[in-house]
Amino acid sequence: MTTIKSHAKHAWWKEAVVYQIYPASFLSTGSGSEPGWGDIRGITSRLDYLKHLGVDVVWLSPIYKSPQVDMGYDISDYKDIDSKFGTLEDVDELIGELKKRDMKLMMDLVVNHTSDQHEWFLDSRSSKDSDKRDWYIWQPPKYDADGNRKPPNNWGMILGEANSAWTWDEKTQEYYLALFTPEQPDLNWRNPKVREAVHDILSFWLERGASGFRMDVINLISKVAGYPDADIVDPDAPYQPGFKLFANGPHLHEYLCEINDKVLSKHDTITVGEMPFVDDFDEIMKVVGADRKELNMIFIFDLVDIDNIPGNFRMTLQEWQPTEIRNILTKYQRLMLDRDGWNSIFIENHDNPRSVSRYTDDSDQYRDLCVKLLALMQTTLSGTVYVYQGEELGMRNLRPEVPPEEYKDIESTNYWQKMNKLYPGNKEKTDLARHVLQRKARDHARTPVQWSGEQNAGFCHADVKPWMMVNTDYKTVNATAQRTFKEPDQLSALQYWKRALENRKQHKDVFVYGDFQLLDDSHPTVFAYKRASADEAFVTVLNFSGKEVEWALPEKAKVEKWVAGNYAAGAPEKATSEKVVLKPWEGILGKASVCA
Ligand code: TEU
Repeated sequence: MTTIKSHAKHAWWKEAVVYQIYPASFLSTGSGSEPGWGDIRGITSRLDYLKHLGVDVVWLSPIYKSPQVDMGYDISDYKDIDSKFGTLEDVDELIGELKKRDMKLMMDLVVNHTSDQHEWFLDSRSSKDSDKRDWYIWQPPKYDADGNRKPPNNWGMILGEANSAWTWDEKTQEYYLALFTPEQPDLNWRNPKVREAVHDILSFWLERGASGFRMDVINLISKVAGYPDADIVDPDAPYQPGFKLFANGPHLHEYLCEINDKVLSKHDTITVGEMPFVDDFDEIMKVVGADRKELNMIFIFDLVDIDNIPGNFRMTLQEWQPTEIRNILTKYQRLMLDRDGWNSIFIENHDNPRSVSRYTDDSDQYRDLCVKLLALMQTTLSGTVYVYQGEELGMRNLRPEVPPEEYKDIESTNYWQKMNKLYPGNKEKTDLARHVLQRKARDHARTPVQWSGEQNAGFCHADVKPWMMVNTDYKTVNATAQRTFKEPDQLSALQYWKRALENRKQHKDVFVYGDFQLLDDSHPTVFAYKRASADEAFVTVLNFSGKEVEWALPEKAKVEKWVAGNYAAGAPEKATSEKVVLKPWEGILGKASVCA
């Protein structure tokens, strides 16, 4: 008999389903200052839709005042709302309406950097003697043998790889660090006044009714001292990824504990830190370990980095195998059980292509099945589940024929420019760049939500041009079409997600808190696992391939009954308690005996 290991400590934020909204693309009612741009009242008007789906917490990507160089991740006033989205009063109304439905609000806290238009930075750059000079990271230039001015090191800018992470300031004759774009200068967290100002922002939003924060690139707030050069990974490029040198720096844990001590400990919150560039278990546990008092959970990047060339920028492509999905998820399911931490379950967000296009097959033939396969997987794993807007509808990447000009994101436009500059007139390279855009661009997640088959997919008024193109498949892929049952036992993707979330909550001792056991570590395409509490157990079997496969159940997984699946019939047609034949992209759930 195997021993069952569950998460002993229960908490509302562990059971919660979080839905991420990218406000510019959610729904435009025309109440903001910019036509064709999503607004806060649009969000409020869809709370019943979210409640019905099973959502408990709404996470809003930034809605603060911003020049929108990086779609709001460049904030110029943390205590005001960008007029494009509406007003502070609109947010108060949203909070009130959420409360009425027993739902909560999670704000996006972007404090590794500000906008270059924030008054702190304007002050900081005004003179070397400014009170706020030390609020940002300033360094004198270096000079080469010929006396040419050079940035302090070779770090490349994350969202514009061809450039330096350091921007020259003519007026004060120094460089400032801006890891993402020149318009997003990094704050100097070594300065206690900066930290106090951040604490004040957190308190402001908690007192206003927010229940927690998603913390943007929170592991970049402490940089290694001395700013050494990064290793060269692309000899053709002038600047290199410096990830290892600015992620999880020396004071990170101290700063996170301080936030807890000064602010979070006084409230009942949900916190999730975005943590790219880290896979060290000890480092991860320092942040999410139950005894640590840092953050509830983090977004680990292994799954969304699956198709990146390791150590390189995100706009790269490499082949990967379905077994890697299994290995990554298993690794973190076990880690959190064995060392008492907590997972976040997510495969989509505003920085990634659509999951159905990336991990499965988004063709008309298989899209619907694949969305359900991914829903079944996510709703039967341990951790807090995050659903990204449109994921529940199976929205997919922009189609391959869409030209690069339609890609609006700063990372995409910088990448496209860089490739054209590095390889002028080289069709092979520019074709590759187009391909990388179609597979990887952040734009795929940012197209307007497809609410209906009407003009502009119902995202904004028919006479208004949306800020970014609506994906061309909106007539077939949209919420209205998925709200009506086709046949009693054939659910749409949306209905399937709803049912899967319901099932998760009904059996939370198993799916949220229960044990995780991998059932097969050698099959090339099957990911099968058993989840168990002291009283109940389930087995999930997922075929990550377009081929029919046979899978033999191991001794430890005695299935009593196959109860659900992503094909119309639910349970598989050819199944015994010893063997199943899975159709292309089939996923099934079985009730198992607890002791095997
Ligand atoms: O993203 C940080 C981050 O590291 C990525 O996911 C990023 O998209 C990728 O590295 C680019 O190659 C966060 C936000 O989610 C993103 O939208 C912002 O652009 C970024 O921080 C800066 O605030």
